Order: sequence, then C-alpha cells, then structure tokens
Amino acid sequence: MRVLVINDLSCVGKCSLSVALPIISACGVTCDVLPTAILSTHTGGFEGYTFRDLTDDLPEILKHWKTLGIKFDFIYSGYLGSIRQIELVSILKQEFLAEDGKFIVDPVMGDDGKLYQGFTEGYVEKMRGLCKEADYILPNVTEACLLAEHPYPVTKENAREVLNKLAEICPFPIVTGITVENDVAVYYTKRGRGIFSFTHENVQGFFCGAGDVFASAFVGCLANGIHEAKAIYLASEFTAKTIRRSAREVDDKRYGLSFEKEILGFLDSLLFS
Ligand code: PXL
Repeated sequence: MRVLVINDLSCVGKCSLSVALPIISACGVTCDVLPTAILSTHTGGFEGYTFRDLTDDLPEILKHWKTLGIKFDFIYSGYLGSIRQIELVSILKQEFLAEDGKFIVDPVMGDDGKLYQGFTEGYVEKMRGLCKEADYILPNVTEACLLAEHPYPVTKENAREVLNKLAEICPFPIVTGITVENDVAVYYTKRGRGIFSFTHENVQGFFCGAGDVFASAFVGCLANGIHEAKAIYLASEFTAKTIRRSAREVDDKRYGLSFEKEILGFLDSLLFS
C-alpha cells in the first residue's frame, strides 16, 4: 500500500509533512512525500519565516517517477505553495493514481475566517477546481465557506446548506472544527444523502496543524481498509485526544500538537476496531 503526501515541510511548528509522515507510517503503510515548499516555520503566528517555493522542482521529480512506473493507492494533498502547484497536482493525480486509488484534498487556505498569508481569491478558485477531482475533501470551517461561497462561519444551523453545496463540488466533503455550543464537531455527507457528525468537547485555544493530524489519521485509516465513516470517527477521536494533551503540555501553541504519545492508542483503536 503506497500513500503519497503532497505538502510543505515546515521545519519547526508541527504541521504538514512533519505530521503526515509519522502518523501515516505508523499506520503501517508506505508514506512517500512530495514537498511543495520548505519553510523555517509554518506561517501561523511566526514572523520572519523563510519560504522556499519548490514549484520548479516538481516537474523534474514527476519525470523521474514516470521512469520508475510507480502508482499510488492514495494521494493526499495539503498546503500548496502556488496556483501552478495546484495544476501540477492535478496532472500528478491523472498520471500516478492507481486505477482504484483515492484522491484526498485538504484545501489548506485559511483559518479563523481569513486566508493564510500569501493566498488570494484566484487561489481559492483554482483550489475549488482541484476539489472537483477529489474523492474526499477535508476543509476546516473557513475553507468550507470559501469553497461553498457561503458567509463565515459554518454552524449547526447552516451545516446542511454548506455541506450540500460542497457535495456539488466533491461527493464526500468532511468539514472539521465546527463549533456547536461548548463542543467542536466534524460534519460530513456522502453525495448530500444525509448529514452526519461526531462531536468532542471544545478545548480553548487554536492549534496549528490540527487539520493535518486529522487528515493524516483519516488517510492512514483508509489505507488500512477502514470504512470512511469509521475512519472519520477514529481520526476525530485521535485529534481530540492530541488537542486535550496539548492543552495540558504545550505552552506556546504555535509549536503544534503533542500528537506523538497518542499514536499508540490511535493504532490500538485502528487495528482492533
Ligand atoms: O496546517 C496548515 C498549514 C500548513 N502549512 C503551512 C502553514 C499552515 C498553517 O498556517 O502555514 C506552511
């Protein structure tokens, strides 16, 4: 089983590849990587970070992979550094996804109702196009509103409307981080046939990389043949546990989630569920 993760490498501040690699590998499957950019830290709350865009390297990497004849059972894309990278991911999916393979897009673009630094309206439009090619999309509330062209935020009351709009873009949207009273929920639908959710107690404070922990665990479950609804449940349980642990252990939330010590429990639930 081969999973390809397309994401940036933020050297400090656990997110993207530094989260996906350990979690997906721990699930017992090959995790190949395509780094989209190298940053000294992620962009969420750090000042003066470096950013090396790797767009120009990608065509050469793909050319080499073509000579190897490799195919991926899962392709999971996250933070893409430029509009050109979105186009390259689309080509990559067409050429390298195995016949029965699945394409998972985390449309990383923003949080808290705002686009991340460096992202534009044109980028949102292009990302909507990539989501149309995906089997699953995993937007947070901000990204769901941007994709569905719906006013921020997603709530318990309007979740059905937003999810149905998203289902017109991709058959299986999974929206994370919806605040429901004192809880936080993940809502999903398959082709708009019913709206389902899992809820956890909300922990104060925003952790960069929480979406990456969720998405990586979800992909790790799918790669183990776990049914999608169960995969969402296990990934949200795992993410909630890492958030609760981090609230106790991590002083500066920019440095990311303390997910490492929760991996064993997650694997236990994955293997013996
Ligand atoms: O986890 C989302 C993310 C990924 N990659 C980079 C980021 C962020 C969020 O800020 O800055 C570089």
